[in-house]
Amino acid sequence: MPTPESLEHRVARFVETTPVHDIHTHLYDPGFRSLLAWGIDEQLVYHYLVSESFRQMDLPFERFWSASRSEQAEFVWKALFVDHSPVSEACRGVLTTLHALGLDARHQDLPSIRAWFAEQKPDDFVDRVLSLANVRSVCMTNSPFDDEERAYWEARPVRDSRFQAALRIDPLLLSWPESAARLRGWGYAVGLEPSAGTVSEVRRFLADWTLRIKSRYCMVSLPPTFVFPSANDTNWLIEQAVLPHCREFDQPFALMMGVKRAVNPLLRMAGDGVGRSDLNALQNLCASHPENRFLVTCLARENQHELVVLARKFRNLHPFGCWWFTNTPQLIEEITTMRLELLGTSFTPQHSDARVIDQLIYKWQHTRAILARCLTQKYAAMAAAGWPVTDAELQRDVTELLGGAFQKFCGSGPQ
Ligand code: HDL
Ligand code: ZN
Repeated sequence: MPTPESLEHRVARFVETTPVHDIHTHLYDPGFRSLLAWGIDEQLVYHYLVSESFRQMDLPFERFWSASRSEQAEFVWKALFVDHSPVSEACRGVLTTLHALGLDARHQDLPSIRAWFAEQKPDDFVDRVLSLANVRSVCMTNSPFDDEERAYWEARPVRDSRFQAALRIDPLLLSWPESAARLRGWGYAVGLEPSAGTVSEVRRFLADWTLRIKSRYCMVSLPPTFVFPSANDTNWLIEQAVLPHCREFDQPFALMMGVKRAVNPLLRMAGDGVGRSDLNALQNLCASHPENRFLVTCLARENQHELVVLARKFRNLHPFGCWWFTNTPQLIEEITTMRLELLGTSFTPQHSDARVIDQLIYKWQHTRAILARCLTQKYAAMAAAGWPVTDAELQRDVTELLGGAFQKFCGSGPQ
């Protein structure tokens, strides 16, 4: 008589074999050739590793930034993998990824690892990574304000359906005067003040881009100082243009709260920091706009419990991800357990935020292991109370957590 499969193994099996929909990344459709980052050098110059490297190097900032990508990668490799043990989460990510690809990081030097990547064909490599990571599809971060990316969209690219679009509007909401000038340059007759004509033209801009890229949602990352309601451009643009737009297109509005941009400008993209947000702003948004749906992640650990409690109060609020500085095993476990205990399965535990497609391998391998552990604990407690979970229920729950709940929350917007 074979020994019955342990609960732990059952849960791990379902978590590993259920494909995930990754709801926020900085990856690009392979058709956007120059924008798709992949390979060992791109992995090593990931801004998470750059900031960690500067802590271990005396190198002047400008010496690093004036170096080529491959020389920058060599600086990072030496600082974090050769001269010190790669114990950080981002370092372990490189190790997990190389190991999954069958490369021996311990005994292969950087040139031989580079040589292996040089033999890969981009499209085949993308397929292989998505398969290894068991990622069914990803949401990109698509900004009309990025000149290089806008050119691709204006050329009407043939799309890879595995790479879904998300409309990123930080410049519109956070730098209105400058963005108003850009919208005028693109043919939208906007003024600086919130006249009926300006609001209608901002909505036309949002509608044009939503239809052009078939975005699943609009997204903005907000500073810890964001307040709502308040008499400023960000507020009237959200209330008079973005929220009505999301209602018209049956889409959620995604808020990523708590980024302090350029805390150390010398680190460039690696120089952003974190601040505790005033979640009264989120409470006021959810309460005053019950017909809108809000996808929300917070960057500060201190905001996590309040975000979960707000989600208990507002069913139009869907918490997601252990974002950026909270994407570490210890905090993923803490936040995911908190969410399971207060929200059941009505949330999305993780997004990868991957910038280099290879990273999907480690971002999801690391998260799946922790999610399986958290779920096992909860199902074991249920069984102890007389409610053992069935395989069908397990599959249902895991499918929901790995993108199913997000898909439902997203509504019927442009597919
Ligand atoms: O604003 C964002 O979408 C953040 O995710 C930033 O892009 C940040 O640089 C990042 O990559 N975090 O993981
Ligand atoms: Zn991001």
